[in-house]
Amino acid sequence: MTTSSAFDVLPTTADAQPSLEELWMPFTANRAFKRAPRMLVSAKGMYYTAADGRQILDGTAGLWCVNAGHCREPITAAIREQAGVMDYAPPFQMGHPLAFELAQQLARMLPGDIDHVFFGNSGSEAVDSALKIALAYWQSKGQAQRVRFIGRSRGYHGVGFGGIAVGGIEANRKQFAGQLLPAVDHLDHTHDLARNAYSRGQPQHGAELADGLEALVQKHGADTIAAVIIEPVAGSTGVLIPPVGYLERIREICNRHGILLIFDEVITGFGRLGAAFAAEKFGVVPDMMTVAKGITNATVPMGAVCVRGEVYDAVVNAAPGGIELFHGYTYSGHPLAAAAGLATLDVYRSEGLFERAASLESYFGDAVHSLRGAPHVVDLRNIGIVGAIELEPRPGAPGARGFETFLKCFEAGVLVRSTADTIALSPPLIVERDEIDRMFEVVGEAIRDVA
Ligand code: PXG
Ligand code: PLP
Repeated sequence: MTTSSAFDVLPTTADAQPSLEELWMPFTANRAFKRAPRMLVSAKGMYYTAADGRQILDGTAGLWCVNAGHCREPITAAIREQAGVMDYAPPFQMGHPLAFELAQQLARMLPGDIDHVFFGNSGSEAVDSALKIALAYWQSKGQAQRVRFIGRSRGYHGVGFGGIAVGGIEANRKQFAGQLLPAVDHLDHTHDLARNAYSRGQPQHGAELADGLEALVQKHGADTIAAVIIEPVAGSTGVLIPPVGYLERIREICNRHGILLIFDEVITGFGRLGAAFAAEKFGVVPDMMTVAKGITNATVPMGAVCVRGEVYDAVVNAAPGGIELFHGYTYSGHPLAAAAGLATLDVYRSEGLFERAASLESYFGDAVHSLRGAPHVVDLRNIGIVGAIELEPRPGAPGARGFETFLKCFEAGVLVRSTADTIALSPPLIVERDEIDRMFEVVGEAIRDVA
């Protein structure tokens, strides 16, 4: 009998190029990518190095997540250290100190009376956990009929079944037709080029769109609604900034009807807007927040649901004894992620990166708005260290102009993000002024080149 090992087929030399076929890439045009791959092999500070050796200026902080810049020594050292001390500890009925320490530090930073933290491994897990916690909360309060969720058109809340149900992106749902959650409604989004094009910071018009929530309450009855989930600034669908007064009005309607308000701060958290959280930037405190990405500077996957003490107490105290919440992940509060999170918060704090982002906001905004008048540009918008350049779609080919602009920028050595025909920039918060200049020069040239 011959024995064969499953590992026989692995390449034996370190420099063997892997086949591109076997990996099913996420949210990617697999066939096109594999014909013309864009490969990144290392990263430091503001730059990636591509496989061909080129330096690529990171205009997107990876995927809105590397807020302190790449391969920061204090963070990588903490991960290395922890990997040698304890690789893993079970999170169910067992604990390890770093997860508690990280939760405690986060609780101190979080706005208002949000002071309890439930860990998962991504934004998607945080969102689905938050929806489940909202349902558990209402059951604990004897209001089990509150099962309806309200999301928002053009909202992105990750890719779990809960997240795509409350999310407002049709393309992320339509391949998976069928019942997702039993009852979901969507508010209108607030993007309004006719009234708000070229706004700096928060647009002036649209607070009244929050009244859509009041209409849904009248339609269904407040006592059927568990929670409203919104991104304070929608990132993925093109940087949609809340109009002045909008979030306040959503908060006020939720208060009036006892509905939980969830802010999905997966992108807006950890300094992106020039404050620790969007809740702080806008002065509106939700009942729960989801965070991920910047929590570990994206070094080790981690996400979290952060809740008011009242939410934690209601669920925990309603249980007769034993386990109070039947939910959790093998890797909740993973030791490497917790170590990375603690080191990351330390870098943010010691380098004053949130304040740095705030102090760069107007310079960054000027750079965004310097593209006014460039070909095809129909809107420019900015807040914190986030900017968007919206292009008019090419007739019959929506998204083509945006994607070609992204490709041209990459060829010219700058990583930007395209979503449909909007180009988004969200560099690490360590970005220097000359790097901001270069990003927008390259984007401007790319836009002029793309027909
Ligand atoms: N909520 C929000 C607001 C997000 O932005 C998620 C949840 C999901 O997080 P995970 O870690 O499960 O991906 C996100 C993620 C883009 C883009 O194109 C944005 C995200 C993810 C992928 C692409 O802008 N944000
Ligand atoms: N599937 C199986 C068969 C499992 O045993 C587990 C966890 O034990 C999971 C899925 C969930 O994995 P995770 O806890 O990493 O989300």
